[in-house]
Amino acid sequence: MERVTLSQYLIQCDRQTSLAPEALRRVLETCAQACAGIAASIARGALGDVLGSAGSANVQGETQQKLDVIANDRMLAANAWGGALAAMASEEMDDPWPIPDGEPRGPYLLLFDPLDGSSNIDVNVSIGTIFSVLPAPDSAQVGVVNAEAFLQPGRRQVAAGYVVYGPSTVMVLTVGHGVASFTLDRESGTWWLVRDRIQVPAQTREFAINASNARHWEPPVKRYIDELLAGREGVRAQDFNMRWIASMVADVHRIMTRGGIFMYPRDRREPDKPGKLRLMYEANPMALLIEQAGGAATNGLQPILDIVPAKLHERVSVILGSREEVERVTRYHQGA
Ligand code: P6P
Repeated sequence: MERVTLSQYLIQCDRQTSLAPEALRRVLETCAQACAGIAASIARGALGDVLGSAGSANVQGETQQKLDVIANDRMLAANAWGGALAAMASEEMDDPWPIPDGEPRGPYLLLFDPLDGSSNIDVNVSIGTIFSVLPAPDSAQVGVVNAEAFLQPGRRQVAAGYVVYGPSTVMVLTVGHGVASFTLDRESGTWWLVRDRIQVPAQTREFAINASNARHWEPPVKRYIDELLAGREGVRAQDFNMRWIASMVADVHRIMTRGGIFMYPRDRREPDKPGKLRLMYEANPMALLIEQAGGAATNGLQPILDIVPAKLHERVSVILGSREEVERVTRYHQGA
């Protein structure tokens, strides 16, 4: 079978749907190239200066790992000059990063979590990069870019994707015309289409949640998980299996591959926080991918993609994956 490259896939997409115009293709191919570089840095491991703490903290107050900074710098450097973006925003930066003076601006905003799953770097467990593309308001293409330009609901994303740095390096991507996955040929640097029109099974027997937080969960989550744990002796009358990698990208990729439900709900540890995960550059891109693949993604009460953000680094509860399970959990939150 004649394999198709990422570039060919995007051009074919645009010919069929006009959803991947040249400027958007440039952003996505540039992100893919930057992620191939990040993959090479990760693969160096202890042989390169990429492990351990960077000795600094990010906007979330979390200690930055060296790879957090390396990945962030690679994404910025690769996307700074292409002329397709008005600005960028990242988990690792307090404020939006405007395209440098002298460089042409373009019609898109790029948001990313450059290195998701940092706690897994030093133990050689799969980690990832997550990215989201929004339309840039006209004002952002000429004047000063501020956070307000980014505060758009996830439904307005024109593209979203992630790269999982695992035994192989795989990118999963949507421009709004279904979901496709690409595997990186590390020798040539080429991303090859390996799956198209990915569908998440509507049913599953596999759930992902950090069960050490159980005593802090709100009642609907507790009820749902207890039913899964009761297995065939309980109301679900079937056994379930649990996975928790603590890299959202890896857990979501498993769900994208064979189904499942991923949950990081708000809990009583920090009741004033709506959740741990970030809306703009973690939950929104993953929610678009999951919905495009026939799954569902809510915060327990509404589709994540409908949430109107108030802050760039806003957090959110995340329940996503196989549609029938996500709908069940959401019903429990609504008192059903
Ligand atoms: P915990 C990684 O830090 C992350 O943001 C997600 O990738 C992951 O799903 C979650 O946090 C893990 O959180 O509390 O289990 O360490």
